[in-house]
Amino acid sequence: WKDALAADEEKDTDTVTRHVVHHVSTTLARQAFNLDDAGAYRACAFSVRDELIRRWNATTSYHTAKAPKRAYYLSLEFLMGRSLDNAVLNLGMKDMVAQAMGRLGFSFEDLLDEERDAGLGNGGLGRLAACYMDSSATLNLPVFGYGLRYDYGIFKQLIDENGKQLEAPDSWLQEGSPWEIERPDIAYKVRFFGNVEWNDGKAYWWGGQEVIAKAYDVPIPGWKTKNINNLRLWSAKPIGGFDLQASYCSFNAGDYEKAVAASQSAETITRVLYPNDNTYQGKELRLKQQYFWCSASLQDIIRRFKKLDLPMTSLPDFVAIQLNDTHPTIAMPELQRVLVDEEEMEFEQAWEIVCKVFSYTNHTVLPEALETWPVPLFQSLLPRHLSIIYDINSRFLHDVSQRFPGERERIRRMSLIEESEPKRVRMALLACMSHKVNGVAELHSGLVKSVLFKDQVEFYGPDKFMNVTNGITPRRFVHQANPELSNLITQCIGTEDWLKDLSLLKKFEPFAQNPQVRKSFQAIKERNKLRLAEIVENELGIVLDPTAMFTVQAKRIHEYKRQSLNILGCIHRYLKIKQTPKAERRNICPHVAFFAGKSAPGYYIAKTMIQLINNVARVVNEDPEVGDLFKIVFIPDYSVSIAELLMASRKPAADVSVQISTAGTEASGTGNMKLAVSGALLLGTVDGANVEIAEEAGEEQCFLFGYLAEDVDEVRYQNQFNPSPIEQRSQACANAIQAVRSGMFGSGDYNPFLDTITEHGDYWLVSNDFDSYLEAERLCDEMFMKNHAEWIVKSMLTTSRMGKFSSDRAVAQYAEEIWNIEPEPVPEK
Ligand code: DL6
Repeated sequence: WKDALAADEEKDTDTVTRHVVHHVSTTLARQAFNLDDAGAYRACAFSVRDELIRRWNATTSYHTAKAPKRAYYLSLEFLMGRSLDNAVLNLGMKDMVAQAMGRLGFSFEDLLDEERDAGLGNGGLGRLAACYMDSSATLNLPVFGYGLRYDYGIFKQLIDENGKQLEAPDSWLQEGSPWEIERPDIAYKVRFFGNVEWNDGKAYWWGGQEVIAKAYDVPIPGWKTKNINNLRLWSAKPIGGFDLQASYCSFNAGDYEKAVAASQSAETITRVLYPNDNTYQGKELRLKQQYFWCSASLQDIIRRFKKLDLPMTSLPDFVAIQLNDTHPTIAMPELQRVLVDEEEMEFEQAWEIVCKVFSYTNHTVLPEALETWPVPLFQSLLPRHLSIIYDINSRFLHDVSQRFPGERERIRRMSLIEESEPKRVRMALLACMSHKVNGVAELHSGLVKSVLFKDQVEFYGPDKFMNVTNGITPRRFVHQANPELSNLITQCIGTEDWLKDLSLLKKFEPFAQNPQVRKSFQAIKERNKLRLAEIVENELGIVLDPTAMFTVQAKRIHEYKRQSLNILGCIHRYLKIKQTPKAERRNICPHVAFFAGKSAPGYYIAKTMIQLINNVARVVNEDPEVGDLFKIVFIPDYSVSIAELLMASRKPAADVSVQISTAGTEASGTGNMKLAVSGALLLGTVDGANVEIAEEAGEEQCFLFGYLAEDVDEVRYQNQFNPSPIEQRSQACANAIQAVRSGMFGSGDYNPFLDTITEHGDYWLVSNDFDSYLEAERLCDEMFMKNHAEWIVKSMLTTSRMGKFSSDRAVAQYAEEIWNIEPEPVPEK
């Protein structure tokens, strides 16, 4: 590491300019004098990457020499977004790089828009993993990420002329990514299918299909630290390219095609990210992805551990593996297989090690998201793993029956194998055998203990189950995304340290009483709203009143997140405006409702909701009677960059954060944190991290409404088995639905969606919560319009009280309470 840092030359604008020009002529093989923005972005990115690699080498060598215990974060999704701005900010090089690009005739801000988002994730779970990588590097923690390098990330969302979502592939690697380093030197074989043979009590798994996992490394810079961590993504390749020895491969065209097809079958494994959020899709390819990634990652982890030349029994002293949801749970039986079959360890001793190494984060209590794999699929794809799972299960159920004699029903519930037709492997119960299980917000962790894993808590005891409330990185979601607000906070509290210790934000709180600072805070918000309005006008042709209240609901489209409530509320607002005599309309608070989000391509009801939102928007926005009083904007193709735009953003713009999931369904939410830290007031249900946001900000700063989680089951039961007419549950809701059915918003087939509320038991309690939602909105409007000075104070209080929601706090908690790892900063030279 010393050598790597010895090359640390003093950077100045001249050297940066020279480096960029060098990449133009060598890496791009182009001439600096006829370069376009795309080329300039790439050359700039490559020269920043050089700096990342230099420090990354130093970190890697230092950690190799020091050999600390490391944590490995296994996540099937890493929603990284763009890297250039983040990298130069974290490296402290932004001004220099911007100047260098300026000298070469380019605007750095324009170049930032040339970068494609790395969209290797669906939503909250993937973005959380990206925030945790950022925080681990910032805290100098030896954390290594493992994921998949999908050729196609989350699809591009297009909206057709009927308002419907269309999906286009996201070929984000088309021009290559400057942020990854191809590692042909790091590759492992992964086996699928095949047979298990037993010899002398020893299992031997052979045959089947073998593919190669090849590594691509993404350096992860921390904020103002020399440490650069690593995110290793695996790409599937055929073994040895084309198999020229294979019987099908003689030199004629037909056989050649067969050989190519075989290689494509291997590559299919990492071709595409499954575009489902909070729903489980039991496809064979998905299980293949999971095993491919876990097997390669474990081989890599064990290779690194073996360099220490220690017995396998000390693995838990050097390795902690975090399962980000159940997707990587197959890594547990895989490690068991390696320890027993390859390292020849006793089964029981091996399993003890496995349980100590792993820990599991649960991200949802929704039954439709919990993974269970059909036993026949497991049997064919991973026969050895299935036999290991059966072994573990029989020992486990033996222990359960000792503890709870005669409780057959309990044993049935706790078995790793669900006795369905066909039988299924319950991945979450397997993951619960790891040494710690955590939920992602207080309320959610409570439900994990009291409902989802109640039996497991009774069996293992409560200590294993804990809470780590999610967090977001303030570097990306305040400093980078909202630089004016970031500067104001720094000026007021006299230090930039809050970016590394977000609890320092509380020092900003007294400035809510300072009229001058309040004015600046308000001016920043107004400028940002104006810029967002300009973008919306240019891109979507919708003219907005920037002084109107901007509400934002930006997240995946899902019934439990209840964009339904929001859009039906919009319809109610529209009908009310039209019923209000002209003279009285000045009392109405002007409103812009922003929606953004993707639906899973096969999720019919969610797609219907998108169509309804777009068609209501069209009617409302074109109605001259409504004018500036109300506009609805659906921003297509929601991504990390659009989130930066809407939430905190280079154009941070939300006045109100709309987080209205049915209580008890949103595990945490992180959009709520991103919006709140930029001063948006929460309009929300008592759900997920909303609860803690309200606790921290003070309930007076929030507009909470709706049934509480503990009442939801009862209301649901009523709705299903003893329903009152919808008009009794909410006349306003019934009217809004009737307006849609009347054809006011075009002839889309909205009935299957509307019927879920009116005919099929309103599982998500839209009608039950409707009136209290309208009342919360009314209070919100009233304050925004009649007491805007107070609104600004509340907004500043909200910002300054969000210190808890830093991903640094969350990662530090994982490090201390779960992984047992320490910071390992690379020493100064
Ligand atoms: O923990 C990150 C994120 C939470 O903020 C969301 O509330 C939650 O819905 C999401 N969960 C998932 C679960 N998906 N699966 N599988 O995405 O996690």
